[in-house]
Amino acid sequence: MDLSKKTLIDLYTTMLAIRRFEERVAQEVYAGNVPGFVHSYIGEEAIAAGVCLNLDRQDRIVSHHRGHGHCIAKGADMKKMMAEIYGKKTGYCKGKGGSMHIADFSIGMLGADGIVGAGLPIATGAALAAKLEGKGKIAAVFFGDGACQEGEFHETLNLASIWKLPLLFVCENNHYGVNTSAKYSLGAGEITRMPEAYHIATRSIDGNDVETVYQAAAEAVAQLRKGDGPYFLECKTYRWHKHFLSEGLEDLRPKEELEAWKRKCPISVFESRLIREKILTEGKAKRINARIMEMVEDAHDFALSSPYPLPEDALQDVYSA
Ligand SMILES: Cc1ncc(C[n+]2csc(CCOP(=O)(O)OP(=O)(O)O)c2C)c(N)n1
Ligand SMILES: [Mg+2]
Repeated sequence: MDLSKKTLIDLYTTMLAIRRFEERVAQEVYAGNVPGFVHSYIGEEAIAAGVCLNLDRQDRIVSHHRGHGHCIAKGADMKKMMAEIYGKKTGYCKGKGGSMHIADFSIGMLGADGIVGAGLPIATGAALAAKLEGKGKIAAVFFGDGACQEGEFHETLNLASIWKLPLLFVCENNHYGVNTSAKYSLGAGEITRMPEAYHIATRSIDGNDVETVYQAAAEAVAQLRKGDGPYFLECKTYRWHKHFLSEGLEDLRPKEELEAWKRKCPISVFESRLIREKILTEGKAKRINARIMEMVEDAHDFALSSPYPLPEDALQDVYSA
């Protein structure tokens, strides 16, 4: 399937928006201005863009600790995201959640999570709800290679399989959980062997090639909407930053490995191709970039000028069983 010029430009624009947002956040984290932990999505942008641009607003997604890219690709408001990251009252969770807990139910973004693997059962519930509603909606869940080592992973694969749920599993295999290589920690060797064992349609793809991700997700989504049961996409990729942004944390991954993956940058490789094929001009790329930079700066100004929550807000919106 040949993608339209509009889709190609939308994919490019979405990836660039994620990159510029993440760069600005990283700059502020390293300047000591952002509270809490921030996990950068830089290097993995093609996955969020390629998957989410296949989804409707009513489809639901669940993210994980490295979640800013999923929010942006699903259409979240950068201002409320940035305010949440800064812990401000105008943020998505009124400043009480921070980077790892951004949610926007109005666009089907059910939330991110600091607990590895915890999004999987939430997404399974969303997929079950979508099936019961019977309106052709689907759910997608993003998680890492590390989450594939959790019990919840197997429970959700099992339930999605036996209940034929419209659930798209999107494994962002960046080959490491913090500094531990998946070569060491994955008993199954290949991640795809696990969904296959549960009789789930499975594909492993280059997660740095946005067109490949978009096409594979399109096929998967079509299957899900037909009611043919779950689909598992393993997207191979690499993160450019340390596990989380911090001077104090060591990055033990081989430098050559990182450099090799940087040469496969999902954005610059795609941009060169679009320019070569005359789908994009350098002038248009500059204009798109300038517009995104303006949005990111506006979001940043909004966050800085917003108030912090008050001490008396602490007990509001808090639930316990
Ligand atoms: C249940 C649980 N175990 C351990 C941690 C600590 N932890 C946070 S992120 C992470 C690595 C996750 O790796 P992966 O799922 O591959 O995602 P990535 O960070 O590579 O995107 C770990 C071990 C946690 N937050 N929750
Ligand atoms: Mg990982």
